[in-house]
Amino acid sequence: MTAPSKEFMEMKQEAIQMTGAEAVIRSLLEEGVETIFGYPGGAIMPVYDALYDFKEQVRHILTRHEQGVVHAAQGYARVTGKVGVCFATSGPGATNLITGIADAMIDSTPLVCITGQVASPLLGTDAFQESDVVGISMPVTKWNYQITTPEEIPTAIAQAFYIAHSGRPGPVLLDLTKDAQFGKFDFSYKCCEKIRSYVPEFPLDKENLKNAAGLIDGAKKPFLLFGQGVILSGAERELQEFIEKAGIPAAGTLLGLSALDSDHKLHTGMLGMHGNYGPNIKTNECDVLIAVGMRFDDRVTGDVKRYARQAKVIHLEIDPSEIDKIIKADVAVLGDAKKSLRMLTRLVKKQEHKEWVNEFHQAAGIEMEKVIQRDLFPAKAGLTMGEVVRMASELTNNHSVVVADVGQNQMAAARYSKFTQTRSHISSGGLGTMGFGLPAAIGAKIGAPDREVVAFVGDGGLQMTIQELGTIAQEHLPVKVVVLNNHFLGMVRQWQQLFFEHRYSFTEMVNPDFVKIAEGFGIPGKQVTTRQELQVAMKEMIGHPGPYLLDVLVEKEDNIFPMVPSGASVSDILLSAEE
Ligand SMILES: Cc1ncc(C[n+]2csc(CCOP(=O)(O)OP(=O)(O)O)c2C)c(N)n1
Repeated sequence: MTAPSKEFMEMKQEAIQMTGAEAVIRSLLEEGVETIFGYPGGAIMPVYDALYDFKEQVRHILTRHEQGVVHAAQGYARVTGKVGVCFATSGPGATNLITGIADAMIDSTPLVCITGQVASPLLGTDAFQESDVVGISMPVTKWNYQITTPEEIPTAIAQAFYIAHSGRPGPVLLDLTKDAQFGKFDFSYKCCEKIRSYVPEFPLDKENLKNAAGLIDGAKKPFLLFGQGVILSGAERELQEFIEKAGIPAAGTLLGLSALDSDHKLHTGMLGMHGNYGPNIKTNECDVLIAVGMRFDDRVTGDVKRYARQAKVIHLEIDPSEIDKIIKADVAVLGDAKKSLRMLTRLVKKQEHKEWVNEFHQAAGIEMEKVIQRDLFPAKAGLTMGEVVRMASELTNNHSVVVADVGQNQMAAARYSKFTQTRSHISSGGLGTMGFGLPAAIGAKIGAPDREVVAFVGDGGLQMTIQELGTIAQEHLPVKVVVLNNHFLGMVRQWQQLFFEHRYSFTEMVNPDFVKIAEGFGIPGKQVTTRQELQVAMKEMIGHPGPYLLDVLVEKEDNIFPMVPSGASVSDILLSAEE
């Protein structure tokens, strides 16, 4: 038998006896966790009891529903780049996390969720509040694991953090039986740096990078699409340096927004169904398409059979399963976007593509005339979502963190906010989860306490998680909530109008008085219905030191344009309903 390693001996010397529950908290502290989002219950009570002794070291945010727990942790993770931590009890507590976990999975958000579970002898007996959360969460977690003994806790937590944030990030769930929480053992902790058979990142293939550089150097009409991968790898500066050197116009996906300054001269706007006109039509005119840290979501591609067929495609991507999944790449470079872009910048020639960039400006001019003017400077009396969003952006000097819910409000927030800093746009992309906005804003404010956080929510989405106003009030979080209130499930109504012959089937909403509801939670608010009132009210909201809710009654039946109709090609983007 070989002698134990020096490392092992040191660890052993430091080991201290404690319960599994205390080990959970100490392990989280070892990982540098400062905030936990959670909701207690029977099966996780030992962990909560241990937490009682650590109130000074770690902040716990008690939300009003476990869906709020997970969306708040997502907001926190998205704004900070750190892992969001969630606690929930077994059964309904755990199942209430699932929507948010699925959201985090599809949007690559690093989370560690710890759920209590019935004691191990009761597993499989339909015990009180037993649910197979490991089975349920299997397809929507990057990794999940059930812990039944205290000894497993430190290693499992170390691995959970490593897996959640390495490579393409994602959510991890640890299910912790009650006896594992009560049991005592000798605790010691070591962060995880490697797991056999898990390859978070591949080394860069220099040959492929050279091929990519060759295509880029020879291109007359290159076009770059940036996704959230740029933000996740901290490659914002590298992206800017690359496009500036190679003279390439760029557009962001919904989740890529804020990776590049909105007013950068090569930033041509947002891709996708309600993205900008230029980036959508030019996708089908470019000769080389460079996709960085994005996954060709169907909201971006429209009909894939008519997507960028004329172009050579270069895909820089960390996750091998995304390569050739939707759009076949002529050159694929596996690896971290920061490293790939840095290397590519060295390899490519300095160029300008003035005429090509100018074509984007012309397209922007068309969109300005046909869509943006109408949204930002409407001739009609009713308020538009666009003008409300742009005013909030301007009054915060385009520095705020913009959190959006889902629907028309989300698209208006993405289209009309301007971003000057990265990690400033937080919204549910892949899953499109209504109810995301309010709790995500909680996490964003906790993660970025010195920044203004403005949440845009629809009247429908707000009512899915409205109880989180209670969390905002309890934690005195100065989140500014702007309700874009059209008394409709607006985006569904828009589709009903455009594609279902105006048949408004169950999309009209009779709403409560949101200002009164906010006041009931101790949060001041105001309702505005006219343009004259809007600016004063918005300034009052932003100047207010605490949380505030502004209920803005917008035009009831406005539509978000441009729009690539479902199943259409990006070239067939519509600028108005009349087209
Ligand atoms: C949980 C959930 N249920 C249903 C939907 C389908 N959906 C997408 S947008 C939308 C309407 C949203 O209405 P509202 O929150 O009022 O926002 P608006 O579109 O009016 O801005 C609905 C129902 C969804 N995305 N998420």
